[in-house]
Amino acid sequence: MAGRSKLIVEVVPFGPDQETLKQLRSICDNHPSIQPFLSGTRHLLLSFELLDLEDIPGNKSITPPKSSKPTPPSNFLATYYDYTNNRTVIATGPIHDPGCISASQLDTQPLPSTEEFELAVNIVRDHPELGCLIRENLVRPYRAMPALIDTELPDGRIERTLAVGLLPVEEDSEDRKQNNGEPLHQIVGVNMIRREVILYETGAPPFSTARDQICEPPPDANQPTVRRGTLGQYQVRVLQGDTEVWSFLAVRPAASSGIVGSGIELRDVLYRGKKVLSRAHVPILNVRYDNDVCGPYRDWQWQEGRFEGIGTDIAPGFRMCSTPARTILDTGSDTGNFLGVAIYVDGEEIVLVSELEAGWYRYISEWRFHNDGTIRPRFGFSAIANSCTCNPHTHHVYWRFDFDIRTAGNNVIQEINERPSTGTSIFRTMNYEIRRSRDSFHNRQWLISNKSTGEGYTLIPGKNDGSADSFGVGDVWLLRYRSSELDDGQGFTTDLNKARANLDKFINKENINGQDIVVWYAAHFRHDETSGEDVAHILGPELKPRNW
Ligand SMILES: [Cu+2]
Repeated sequence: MAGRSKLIVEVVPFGPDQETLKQLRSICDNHPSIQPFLSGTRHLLLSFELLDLEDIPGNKSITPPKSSKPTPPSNFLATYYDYTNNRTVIATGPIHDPGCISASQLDTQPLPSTEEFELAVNIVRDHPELGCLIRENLVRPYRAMPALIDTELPDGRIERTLAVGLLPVEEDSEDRKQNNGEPLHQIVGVNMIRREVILYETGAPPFSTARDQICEPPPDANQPTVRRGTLGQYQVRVLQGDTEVWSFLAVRPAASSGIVGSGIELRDVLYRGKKVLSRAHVPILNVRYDNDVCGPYRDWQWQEGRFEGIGTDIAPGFRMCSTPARTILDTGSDTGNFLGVAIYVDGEEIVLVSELEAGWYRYISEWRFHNDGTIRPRFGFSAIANSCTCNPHTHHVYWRFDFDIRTAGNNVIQEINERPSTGTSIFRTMNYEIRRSRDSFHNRQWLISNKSTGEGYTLIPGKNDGSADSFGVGDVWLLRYRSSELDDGQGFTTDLNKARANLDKFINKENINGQDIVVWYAAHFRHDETSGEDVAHILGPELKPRNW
């Protein structure tokens, strides 16, 4: 803009460094408390995460009160899969006292890492018929949904089984068509315990479909992603001249909090030196198909995929781009030269964007910060070639905004309804926890402000954000902050009732007037390629400052 100086972005690493992480990993691997679980077994480290105390599974200890400044992670969590005994083994300990490790066994099935998926593909390569098809490049393995298949043993246990999609490679060779016929599109299960390939009569495991008809997206580029827990927390400052416009801590998706991650996560967001949010992220994401032809799926938001960003790496997983980064929604391709968080300046906005993978889905996690104080959280929807996503379905994305306007406590929410009945104020103070729906007739919005100082932020629903159906449950939840309510505790699942966002359980008559407030905001994306309509694939609300 003429007369205005350019926005300058500064990024400083935050929290433990790569060397510390390496040391922690080696202490953990060889620790006497983990040896009884893993020694002599065939096992794999699936993730190594640095977490806050409250994010450790099963931690019931009282968490310290919320601090006003960002604090680095205090604990680590290593998740292994022990194939010999078909069990998940976790080890946790404090970062500053890594000798003090406790190990235990969990009943849950953690999501596969890239490395584990590759092991599964290698097992398919050893299969007498399917192996040939892969080696001769007649089929290409892809990451299918559901990523994990629940194959129950007679005793009710589940043997760890990964899904591997096998997509025929398009070829015009008439010879091949005449001689061998086209190889079939199918999704196989790979039992990691017995190292066996499971073929399904329908061509796909339950909750999935593989047909000759392939949906239009580009094929899986099969580029590696990073392991969950890969370091990446950075203090970002946006300056205009000598003035600090924005300051926040940005966490890359691979290091984001929550049981299934939460996309690009923001902590301690300040606009012009005043606190807006303590945390903002996407802890819940799911999808349901019409007539349940596939899914439903509760997805995950930590697995970074590659996209295009031209620029300079300012830190591992953070790239400052000279031109807007381009995701699968821009390029129509699953390939890319970068994974992590790309940062670029777009006019008066600075943009943070990342691409995520969940099986065949590709999601865009994006935050836009305008010079005028507006924050635009964005989420985008795409996929790679498969047989499900061209069937009509609805994605639901749930942002969690932990507002700390000036202070953690002493915040208040007012609902704004235009055109109220005569004599009624358009502002209505919300006293108790409640679920609310969007109401475009009344142009319904929510103003979160500090009761003493009067500064506030208005949450304005996005025009394309839809409204909840029975699976989507709701549009907006107004809640009191609780450190145990960072997500609804549900990991990846295909179970209809569990896949649904379970936020209503947090509504328990707590007072929210003058308290520490959390707002969950859902957007619902009807994805119907048969409709012929050209719809926006990116959704999200606006957060606008008031009396700032
Ligand atoms: Cu979709």
